[in-house]
Amino acid sequence: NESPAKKFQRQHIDPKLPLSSTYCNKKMEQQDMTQGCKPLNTFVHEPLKKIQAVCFQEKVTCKDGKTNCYRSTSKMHTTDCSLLDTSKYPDCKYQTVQKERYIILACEGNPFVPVHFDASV
Ligand code: UMF
Repeated sequence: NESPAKKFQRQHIDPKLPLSSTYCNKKMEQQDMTQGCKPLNTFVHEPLKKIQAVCFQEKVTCKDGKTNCYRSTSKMHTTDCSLLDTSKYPDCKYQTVQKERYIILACEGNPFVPVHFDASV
């Protein structure tokens, strides 16, 4: 059974930068997010350790009001995968948009690690 920390890694970490505009169509399928066509998912293209370190950076309030969110102190390479309006379930089609942004993650547990991608700013 997949832990929240492993689920976060599957959904949000890909150390390699995308090479094409069809990245999201392929990657969302490969990482098992196309049962139901997940509407928005961000991949972070940085090493695991650098992403885990965000849990010890700037503490902020999460969108749901919880207090276990952390914003990165540096910008990171990210890709937003947004489900296209024209996508016809179960054939999930995504727009791929690369961005350099600060990321906001929720962290939990011992070790204290990312379990949810809250936003990018
Ligand atoms: N989400 C992103 O991936 N990027 C954003 O900028 C905003 C949202 O909040 C519900 C889901 O939306 C999150 O699920 C996250 F994947 C996505 O499994 P999660 O990370 O809690």
